[in-house]
Amino acid sequence: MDFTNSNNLFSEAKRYIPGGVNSPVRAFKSVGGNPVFFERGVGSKMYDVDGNEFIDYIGSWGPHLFGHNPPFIKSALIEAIDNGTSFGAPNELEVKMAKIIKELVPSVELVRMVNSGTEATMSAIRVARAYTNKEKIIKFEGCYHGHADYFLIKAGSGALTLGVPTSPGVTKSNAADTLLADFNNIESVKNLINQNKDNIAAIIIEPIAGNMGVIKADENFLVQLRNLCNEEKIVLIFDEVMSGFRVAAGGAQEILGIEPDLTTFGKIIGGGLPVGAFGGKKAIMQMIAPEGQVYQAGTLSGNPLAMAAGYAALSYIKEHPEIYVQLEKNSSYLEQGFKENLKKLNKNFAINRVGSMLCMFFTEAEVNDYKSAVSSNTELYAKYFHEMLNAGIYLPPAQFEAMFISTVHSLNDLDNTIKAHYNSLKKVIN
Ligand code: HOZ
Repeated sequence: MDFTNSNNLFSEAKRYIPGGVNSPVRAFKSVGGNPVFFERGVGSKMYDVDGNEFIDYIGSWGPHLFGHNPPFIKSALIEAIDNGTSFGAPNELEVKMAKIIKELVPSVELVRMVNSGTEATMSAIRVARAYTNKEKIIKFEGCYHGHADYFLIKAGSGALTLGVPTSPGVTKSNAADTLLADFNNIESVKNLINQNKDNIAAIIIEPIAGNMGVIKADENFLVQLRNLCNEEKIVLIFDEVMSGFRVAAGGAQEILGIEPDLTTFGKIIGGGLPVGAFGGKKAIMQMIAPEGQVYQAGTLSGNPLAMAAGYAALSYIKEHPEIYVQLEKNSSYLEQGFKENLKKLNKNFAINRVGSMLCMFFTEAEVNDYKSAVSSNTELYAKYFHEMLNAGIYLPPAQFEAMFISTVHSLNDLDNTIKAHYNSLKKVIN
């Protein structure tokens, strides 16, 4: 494949943008080589500036459940743009959005719109601290909750990929308020609670981790976590920026049957536009200004474009529950294809999948936490990634990310991907 135009753009980008990109993972640092610059996305495909076509499995890191640029989101956006881009004042779509989120995710009694998942998690922690009048938080090793200072402690996603899970620039005092537990290990949580008696405001977790590859929290572990939070008056926050509306209309909490106190959402509720939200129990959420005293604000929060796209996406989800059947069908077909390839190649790499989130780890260990995830051979992933790229398959440019499958990945797309998977693996494992 020829990447001349992408390479040229990257050289130019580096003159004006740190590292040439606006978000680190997409720079290809962990897989080597130069990033691909894209021009357009349609359905399951993306087209780069050199005219190459790719079957896309990133889907803008989750939101493109229905593929790129689905007609119903496009027309909602066109209609909204005719009326203006931002008011900095209330509009009706915000009310419709809040209502539909509450309908689809019953644990959300009140919801506040923000502009990204990072803002959502930051704000959720602030209100949890105010509600409990306590300061420390517990997060899990390898979970990623955006880039606020107190989350960049052994974080997943780009931080993990680039080998800086705890970022310079995070103050010691900020880091001291974040306690780290092991994913799927309730004893590690109990120990932290005992060592910090009556000072834990919140426990935040991705119930389906999507930033250290894909790892589903064990159901029994979550039940115990819920009980502990009740007993110790700790706010339980589910970060569903990736899993919300993707694994089910009601997110991970629906399929796992556990109600958090607060939930954070991201890009998916904006149909791919810059958006986020946090919501949950009324008693907590009504502490947010102007109803309460916890300050949280934003001019672009609830802007009519994001609301229009988001409302179109969520309405589609509500009216078409069969999309989750289709997503499951496509995703399990891909998983089975990958598994058969591995069998033929005599490899037993771990494949974790929850609905349409999938990750193949280059390790034969069972992957259920951060330590097992990082036992993956990332050099092998990098080689595999480039083989797949050259075969026209666009995967996450890092081992510790999820593949996202859409409703519009055709049988032909999936078969081509399975074929490329076999050929790529065959080349790199020998
Ligand atoms: N941190 C994101 C994936 N978990 C990647 C964001 C991006 O590069 O767009």
